[in-house]
Amino acid sequence: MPLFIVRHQHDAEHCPAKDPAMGAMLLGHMSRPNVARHGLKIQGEAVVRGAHTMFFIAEAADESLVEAFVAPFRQAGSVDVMAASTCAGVVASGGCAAPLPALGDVPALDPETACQDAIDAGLVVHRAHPLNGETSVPQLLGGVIMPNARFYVRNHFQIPNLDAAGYRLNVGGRVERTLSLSYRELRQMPSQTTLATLECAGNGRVWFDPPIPGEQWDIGAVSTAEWTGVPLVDILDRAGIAAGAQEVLFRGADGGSLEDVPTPIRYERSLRIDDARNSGALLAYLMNGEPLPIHHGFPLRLIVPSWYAVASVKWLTEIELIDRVFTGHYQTDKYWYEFERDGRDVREPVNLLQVRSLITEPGPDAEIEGGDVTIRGVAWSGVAPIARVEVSAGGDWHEARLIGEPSRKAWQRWELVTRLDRRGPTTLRARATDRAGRIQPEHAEWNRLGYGNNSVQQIAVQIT
Ligand SMILES: Nc1nc2c(c(=O)[nH]1)N[C@H]1C(S)=C(S)[C@@H](COP(=O)(O)O)O[C@H]1N2
Ligand SMILES: [Mo]
Repeated sequence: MPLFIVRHQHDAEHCPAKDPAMGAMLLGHMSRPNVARHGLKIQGEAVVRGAHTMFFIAEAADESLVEAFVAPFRQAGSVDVMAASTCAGVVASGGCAAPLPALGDVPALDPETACQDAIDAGLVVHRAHPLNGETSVPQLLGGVIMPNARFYVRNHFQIPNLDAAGYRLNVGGRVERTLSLSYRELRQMPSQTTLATLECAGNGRVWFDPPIPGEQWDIGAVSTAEWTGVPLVDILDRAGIAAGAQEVLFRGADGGSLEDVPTPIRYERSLRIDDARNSGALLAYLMNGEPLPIHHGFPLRLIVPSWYAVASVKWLTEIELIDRVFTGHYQTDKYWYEFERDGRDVREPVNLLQVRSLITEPGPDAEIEGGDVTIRGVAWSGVAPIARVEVSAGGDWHEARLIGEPSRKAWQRWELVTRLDRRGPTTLRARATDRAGRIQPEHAEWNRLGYGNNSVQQIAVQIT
């Protein structure tokens, strides 16, 4: 049976053992029959004298039983439940660090099924394992929201198959109170609903020249949905940010081994505390009104509006307040622009979405009857709402009409009706400018890992 080590700590004023009635309750709770009623077997317990710290070692079929048993201790102070092994178990599996990451006990979705679902929904699958697929431009048609099944999917590891009943969001580190919230508790907290565009930083990578290794995304690694969940600030306020905290670290349930990293890792990203508080971030459990699909992070994911989607950690199981700048793989080794400027290397972190527009109609290579032609698309920027979209059909730029709410969290639709009389091949282009004055470049600056390609898109059509 799985083994756990539990640590309970409280401060001196709240020592339950000082009060005889509380003390008796504690002994009753820890008594072997009561422990057995909770489905646990305690192998031993001890209190560190003078330190207000108790440890016990327990066996239980799963962590949720331990969590249920320790619930009363959380009222007196903090509780940490740590998955453990016997010494023999650790030696047999190749050392303390070995079994931890690769999804641990988390079951993964069958890669074949996951891939088939994506193909059936019409995604263009770039890689089956881990699953990576983009949405295709014609499917962006018909407004602002991408149906869940057609939303692009970007994964670094296998897809964890988490179960809502046993799920916990653990909040710890430099906090005043550690939290361990169940799916039900999260769903009962006040919620917020936000329209937000997620775009992979590698979207458009295939158009960089010279070519860049990595997922060869065309322009479909971007989609928009309506997300519902608990505002991240509410959770941070409930836990209380303790002195010395500098960043908020988000850890997904997924992980594994990578060629260029010495030990297995989990998917982790951090935000500075001010970004965590001010970005409008949500801990989302609904996507377009439905429970988060498993590919997109069920049961809970972070959504950081206006940021490249690398920040929006899926299958979120832990939030840790840390007293340092986080240097994990996906924070430090990847997701940086590495430009070569005048023979010098310039490095900038990938964070807010670059200004960008896409033409959704007509599609590439379409044959269009000459005369009044409607050109439609979407435009977005994480820095400021869109100020203007201009469209060219080989000649002058014409300003398109923006439709709907200006927002820096979600893309906005645009439309232009223009006269195209000259028959033959024609190139359509659209270029967006945001209210911060940033304009899409003709050619985005090449960078070593191929991020943020917001070059003006060109679509070849035939006027008949
Ligand atoms: N846990 C976890 N979260 C993750 C990732 C991941 O691999 N694991 N990929 C990130 C990246 S790079 C992107 S672009 C988005 C993709 O979200 P989606 O698959 O819902 O479109 O999730 C982000 N969050
Ligand atoms: Mo991404």
